[in-house]
Amino acid sequence: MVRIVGAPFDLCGRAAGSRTGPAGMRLAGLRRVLQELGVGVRDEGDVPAPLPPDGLEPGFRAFRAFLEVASELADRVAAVLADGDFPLVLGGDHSLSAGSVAGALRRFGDRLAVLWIDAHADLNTPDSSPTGNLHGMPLALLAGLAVEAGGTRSAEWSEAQRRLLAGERLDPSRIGWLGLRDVDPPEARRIRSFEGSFAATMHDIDRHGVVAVLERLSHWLSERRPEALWVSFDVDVLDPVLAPGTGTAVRGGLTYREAHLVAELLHERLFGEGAEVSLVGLDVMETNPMLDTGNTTAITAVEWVASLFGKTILGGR
Ligand SMILES: [Mn+2]
Repeated sequence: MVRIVGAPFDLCGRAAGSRTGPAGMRLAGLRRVLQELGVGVRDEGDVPAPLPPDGLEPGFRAFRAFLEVASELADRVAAVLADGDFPLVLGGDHSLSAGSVAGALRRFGDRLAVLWIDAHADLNTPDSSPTGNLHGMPLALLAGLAVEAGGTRSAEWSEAQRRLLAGERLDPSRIGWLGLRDVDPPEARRIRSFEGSFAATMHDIDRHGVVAVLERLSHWLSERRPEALWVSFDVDVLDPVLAPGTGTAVRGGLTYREAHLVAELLHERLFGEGAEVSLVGLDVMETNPMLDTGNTTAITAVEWVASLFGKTILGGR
């Protein structure tokens, strides 16, 4: 059973508006599309998300609100997983994935791996971030990366890690990235230093193609042998031509065909008998209908989710 949880929170992104992302994806027919594939679906509504107090600017200053929503989301995800169901989280900005993945970590601990499908690495700490926006930091938080002593926001950062992680951090060797093309120098240094992690950039996809890159991903999974995989999908991995409705669009993303081939190949590897590892949860983040044209981005995101859940052209392979 897929249980949809909306997380309409956007105070930690670059541009407000992704709080309407869950509504955009529901209007694009998410539930119906999954039902047509024979998937059981229940929409559980949204987690409560506070409105910005007067005068609050986006970014780290929304830390308290972030921690409240992310903690609630972690609890919700952990509860869905405890029932043996599949959490499908709709964002909202990407800071919230610190909450959803933390919920999965509570359930699976070091048997969990994460695939981050995103133009960005989201691996900044408060002292390396050029913007201070928490939506660029969730993986650093989950991996337990520390702010240097006395560095920016170290007290809040440690508090968030204590509260969300409860001692169970995501080891960097269990993080995979797909679609990277806008990575800050400190993030690139970290990824290069993370032994055993997986990173496929747009260059890799240009050079070798989606099929070969997904084979490399399979090889990585078979080496790491996680029991469970969480996929975090940031719509900005798609080219802005396809997905203009997002706060940090970067040119040169996945084409429509590449994106669907990624989803279809993931489906073959992650679902059913003989799956290499089972997909246990998904979040779809950073859809911002306020920046969109005609809800295109949410529609594209829903089509991608359908392919991930096994939609094919002829109803079979
Ligand atoms: Mn991104």
